[in-house]
Amino acid sequence: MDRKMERTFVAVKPDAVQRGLIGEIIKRFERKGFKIIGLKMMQVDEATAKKHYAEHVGKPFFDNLISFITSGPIVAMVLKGIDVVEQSRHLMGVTDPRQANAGTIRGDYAQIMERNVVHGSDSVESAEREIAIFFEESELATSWHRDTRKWISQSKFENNV
Ligand code: IDP
Ligand code: MG
Repeated sequence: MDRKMERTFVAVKPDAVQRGLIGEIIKRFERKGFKIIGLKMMQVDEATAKKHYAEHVGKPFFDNLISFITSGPIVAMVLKGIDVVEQSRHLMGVTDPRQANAGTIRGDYAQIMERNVVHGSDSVESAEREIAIFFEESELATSWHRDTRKWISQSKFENNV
C-alpha cells in the first residue's frame, strides 16, 4: 500500500483545556513521530465554529456542539506525517468514548460524545478545508525537519518529512 505524506488538523477541545490535558493530548501525536507544523491556543468565535462544523448543520446536537466548542479556548494544531489523517484518528479513538479502545485519547480521557476532548479531520479534503479555516499558511512552520525522521518514516521521504 502506498504511503502518503499528508497534513491534518487536530484540536484540543475546551473540555480538555479546562481539565489540564493539553500536554497529554499533544504528547500522543508528538511521540508517534508526527511533525507539528502549526500550534496555537485560540478562542473560536461562533462564525468560525459553524464553518468548521458545517457538515453537522441541522443535526439535533449542532447547537450544543457550537456552544461547547466556543465555550473556552482550544489548542489548534496542524500535523504532518505518513497517512496522518487516518493514523491520527486511530490515536484519537472513535467519536463515542464508550466505544473507543483503551489506549486511545478518547478511550483514556473521555466518557461522553459531547465531551470527547479532541478533534481530528476525517479526510485529506476535510483536513485542507479545516487548516485553511484556522491557520494562515504563513503561520505554519513548513520548512523544518525532525532530525529523527530517518528512524520514523521511510527513507524515501527523508527530504520532505
Ligand atoms: P468526530 O469528531 O469523531 O469526527 P463527528 O461525527 O464529526 O465526529 O462529530 C463532531 C463532534 O460532534 C463529535 O466529536 C462529538 O463531540 C459531537 N457529536 C457527534 N455526534 C453526536 C451525537 O450524536 N450526539 C452528541 N454529540 C455528537
Ligand atoms: Mg468529524
